[in-house]
Amino acid sequence: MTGFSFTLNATDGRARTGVIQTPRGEIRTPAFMPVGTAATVKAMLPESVRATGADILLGNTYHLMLRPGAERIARLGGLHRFMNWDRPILTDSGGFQVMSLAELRKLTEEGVTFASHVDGSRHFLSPETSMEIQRLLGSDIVMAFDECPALPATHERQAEAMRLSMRWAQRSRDAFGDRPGHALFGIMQGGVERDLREESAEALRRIGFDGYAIGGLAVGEGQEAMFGVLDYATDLLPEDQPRYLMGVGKPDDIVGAVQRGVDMMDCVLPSRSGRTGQAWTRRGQVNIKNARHADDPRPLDEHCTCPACTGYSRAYLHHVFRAGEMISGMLLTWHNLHYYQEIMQGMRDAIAGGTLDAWVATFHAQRAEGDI
Ligand code: PRF
Ligand code: ZN
Repeated sequence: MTGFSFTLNATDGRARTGVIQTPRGEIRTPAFMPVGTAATVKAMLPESVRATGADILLGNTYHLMLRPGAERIARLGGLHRFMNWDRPILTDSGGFQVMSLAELRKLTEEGVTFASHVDGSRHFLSPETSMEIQRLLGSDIVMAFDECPALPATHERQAEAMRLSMRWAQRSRDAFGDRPGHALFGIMQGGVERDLREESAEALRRIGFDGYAIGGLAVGEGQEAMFGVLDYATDLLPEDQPRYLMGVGKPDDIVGAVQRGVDMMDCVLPSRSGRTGQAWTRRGQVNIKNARHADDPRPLDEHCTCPACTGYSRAYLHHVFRAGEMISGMLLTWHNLHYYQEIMQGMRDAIAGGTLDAWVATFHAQRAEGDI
């Protein structure tokens, strides 16, 4: 495959740092991908998202096929042009969102039929239609079509969902074909069952992908169980290709995942919680709604260089949240995304310098001190 490659620059323990090269620019790893579900990272201009340090965004097949439609986006020049983001975009394949958002779902070997959560209209997604939609969007990193079973799930149910996902992975590979400059990632499933994770990794490696995602985690099993899987799951995947943990997570989840060999992650948390008055800082979570901030002239984080922290007091952030002003979501989202990218840069530097353990110790010590 031309135009897409992964270079590993350094390792520290099981953690890795490197660069994914794409025709639309470099992705420094470990990478955090802000979520731009509906062709926007909510409350942020694309240039602001870039200013936080993001190299790549995540978009969603499910949302975009329903509104405004993949064909329309293609006619308008593709997703990058449409949303004014010219750097890499990874798109999720839709199955996971169908299972969590759509109604009247019917899953068969062929694919999944469902009713839109927007207007109730009927749609069909399969490996083939998902590959076609992601092609129309112009996605740089395309995800295979998979099924992530809801928890709790028995071993038998997990096995069934994983084996279906592996058959769909082969169909995704066949439908994707050869598209220079675009990458296709397979998705490992299997819940917290080691034998199923091994079987899934083996199936994906046999098919062959440009990168490998770990799906089916962060779905309610808890951090300890998730780390328990990551303790062995990353080693089941090729060393020379990127590994992407889907839908993770809180800052301490991200740090733990990187320590266990994960290269890429995405999560709505920093952007979504910015709009509900939750800030993430070096000293943990801060609820700006809380009355204790009403008279506080200090910034959210005195060491942070984001616009929210350099220009505004906690009292102001508290006020605009309470008043329902739009700038509230804008400032807190910017801060949260800035903080997340600062964590990623900190880990990339620490891995390159062989000092990740010390960096992680400081990360946890600062959080243990609590908010000022
Ligand atoms: N599969 C896909 N997208 C996902 C997941 C998955 O398992 C998850 C699980 N955390 C988040 N997003 N396709
Ligand atoms: Zn800040």
